[in-house]
Amino acid sequence: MRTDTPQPIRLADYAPPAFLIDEVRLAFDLAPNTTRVKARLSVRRNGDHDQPLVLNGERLKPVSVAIDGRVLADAERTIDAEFLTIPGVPDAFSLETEVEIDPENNKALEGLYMSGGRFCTQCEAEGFRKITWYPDRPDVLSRFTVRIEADKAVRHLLSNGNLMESGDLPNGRHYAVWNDPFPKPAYLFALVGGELDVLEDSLVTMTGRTVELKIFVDPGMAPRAAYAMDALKRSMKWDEDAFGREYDLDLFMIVAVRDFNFGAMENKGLNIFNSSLLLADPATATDLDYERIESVVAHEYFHNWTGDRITCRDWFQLCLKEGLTVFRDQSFSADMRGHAVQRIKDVKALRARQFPEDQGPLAHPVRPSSYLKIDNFYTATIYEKGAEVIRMLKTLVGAERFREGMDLYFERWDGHATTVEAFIQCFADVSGRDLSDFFAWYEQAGTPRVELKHSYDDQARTLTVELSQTTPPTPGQPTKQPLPIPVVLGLLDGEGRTLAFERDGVAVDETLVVLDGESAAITLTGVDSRPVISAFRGFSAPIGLTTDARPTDRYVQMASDPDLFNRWEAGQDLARALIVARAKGAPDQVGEERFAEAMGRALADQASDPAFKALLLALPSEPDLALALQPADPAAIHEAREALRQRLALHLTDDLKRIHIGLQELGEFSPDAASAGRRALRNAALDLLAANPRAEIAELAEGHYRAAANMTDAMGGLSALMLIGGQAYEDALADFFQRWKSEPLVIDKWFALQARDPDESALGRVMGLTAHPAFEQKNPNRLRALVSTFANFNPARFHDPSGAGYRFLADQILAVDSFNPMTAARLVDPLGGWRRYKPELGALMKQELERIAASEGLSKNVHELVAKALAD
Ligand code: B3K
Ligand code: ZN
Repeated sequence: MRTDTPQPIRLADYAPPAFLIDEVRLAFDLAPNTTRVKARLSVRRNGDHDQPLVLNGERLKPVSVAIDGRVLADAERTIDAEFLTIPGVPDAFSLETEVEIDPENNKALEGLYMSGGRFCTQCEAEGFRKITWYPDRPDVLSRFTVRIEADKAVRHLLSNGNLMESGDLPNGRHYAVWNDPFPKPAYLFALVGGELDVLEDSLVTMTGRTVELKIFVDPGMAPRAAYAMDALKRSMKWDEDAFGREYDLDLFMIVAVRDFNFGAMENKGLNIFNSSLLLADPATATDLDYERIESVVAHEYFHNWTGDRITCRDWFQLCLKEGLTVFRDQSFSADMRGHAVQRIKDVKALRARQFPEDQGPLAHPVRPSSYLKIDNFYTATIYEKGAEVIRMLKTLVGAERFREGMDLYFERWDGHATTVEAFIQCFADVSGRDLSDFFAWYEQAGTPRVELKHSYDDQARTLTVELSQTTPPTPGQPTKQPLPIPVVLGLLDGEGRTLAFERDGVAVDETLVVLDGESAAITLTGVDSRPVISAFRGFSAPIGLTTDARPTDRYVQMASDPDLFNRWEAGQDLARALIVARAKGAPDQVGEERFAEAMGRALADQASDPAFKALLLALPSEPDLALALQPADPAAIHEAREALRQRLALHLTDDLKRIHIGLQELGEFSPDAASAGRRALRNAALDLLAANPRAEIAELAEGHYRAAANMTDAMGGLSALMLIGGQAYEDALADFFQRWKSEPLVIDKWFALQARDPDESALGRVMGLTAHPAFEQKNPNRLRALVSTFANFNPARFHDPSGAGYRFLADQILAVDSFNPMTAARLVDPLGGWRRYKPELGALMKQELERIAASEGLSKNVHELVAKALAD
């Protein structure tokens, strides 16, 4: 273990900045290995007089430092690996610095770096300090003017805001000057330089202003940005309609780059995207890609108000912009694609990523109180649970008050860096409610467990519902307080019809109960028959529920709950119980048959949406099941799940084939939600059919692959062939590679597909693929496609009893950490949950964590996660 243990940063230690920057002028002279950056900062003291000026700066080669035009001697300033320190500065002055940086050798992809021969930046959270010396913290807001100079071969020179000036210079060079009138923190700074194609459009805003829209992509790729452009225009319109938010500059730009550590970045007026979340056409992108592009384009655009105009005071407040913006993008997607289907997908993602986090060593509150590297806190808890908290707030105060609270927030905090407290205060003010209890959702980690019990009195026609909650301890939080939990509740009769009831004497079909103590009981009257309780409709709170419902109740719900979330949930609950029973060695064969019959009826329901049926048909994922059966035994879970899949496939073969034939697409491809839903159902039917061992199914899958007219169907066919295995699969895999080898985003899919292969050969295959000429460890998309997909989505093979899967992952983490700590740290998670697995596996996982911890030169990023995973 390293000895120089890094010190955590704590929320309790927050202090306002000692100096403010009123204006920044930056001048870039771009060159791949020797970029010069001149900065002129108008500095003003904000704290007491003795404090020296301390600016962040890392990996900068100093050229000069001057105050008010006077170059400082070496003795007048200190430069170390992290800071520039100048004692005895005046209260207001101009600081001029010049540094040299090396974008080409920046493989951490943070600060200014090169991707595909183009210059680009990524500054959130703390990347600006790798560009120049600066108070690199979100509460220092300043106006930026940026001059960029480069060879003309670097054709486009872009930065935030408005283009003020551009022109030619001697010696084949040119320049551009950009000004951003909105004060912003340094993490929102962006610069792009290079040869790019541009797709242009425009939009007239709610007040009649015309905004130019430009999406910059690799040469030749402009047509593939058309869907992103369409999504952008719909997002801009939606934010006006849903939140009254208008875009504020005359120009909005997006640039796509292939080398990017995560999805995309909301830099003011100049979003930078991972190309996988921007480029799409029917031949190369799946419906899932289209869906993600739509939601990420919206997310980054929505940040313009929730993130850029109003930003975070410090990084502990990250959920202030992220949870809120995820809530906004989820609401947008629900409006675009259907509320129930969107909600199910959002909850699936929450359960797959956030619930395990809450049960592991990295469990942390939506607003954490300490960290080593903020990069490690861009988590499902901050994003997805952060969005759930906003959703509960809206449920509690009601849609109208919620909108008023948002309006007040925008009015009160525009142009400022603020806190979660200030945000919540806006809702307290408009609703007149005391929301101090609600605040615990931000400060307490862990997933509450709610228990629901009921008793029905058929004489009195009353139903009493008892609710209670507990939250298991998480690291650093041994005891938990009860949270205010909104429970949206409705009733069905034994035939699945809506059962009306009275709450406080008023007849209703549905009601909101708030469980705000350890337990509560409520009595509903006028209940005409023994009810089936449909609780937590729409997943009204991010909790785990146990109830005293009978299995028959679940079947009623699965067939007819008007709340489609709960209709889906009932199917998942039934399937989970059947799989867990099998994994424990006690299969419920009668139950399985009954479940297959219920699934058959649900598929035959003409009234329900194909996208919904596709979700219904998919059994809970293996990582989801690993949470339901602890200590987890991934091999047993995989076998039990496969057994249920096979039973369903055999029982439903004819129905599934009918769906497969009936939904064959003849017309032109359209990415709209209804068409995508039909493709999803057809591919889900094929996926389930693949569990039927009959030879004709292999032919069906092969035919599906060969006939595919779009990437969604090609991947559907290839994936079914992968599940079946054999020569047909190998041939299709080779064919796919040949066809798409010059399309990086498609080859990522080729790697990811093989990483998901449940066959026993998968571990060897995946390890072999790291030596494939197309494998690029330095490209995060390619690395994640193979390594992260394998470790996260192929539990049966990753958890190989030999420990070879763990060793493979640890080797990758160590190799990647030497050049890209942020991306390496994101690979640690699959090992982190070692305590949840059966002891012989857990011990091997731990051993690899210990090997990583003992390695020389580990980054702070990986160190923090590994140390937390190993802590007692
Ligand atoms: N705000 C960025 C995430 C930055 C991650 C830095 N490690 C993208 C987003 O959430 O919109
Ligand atoms: Zn975001």
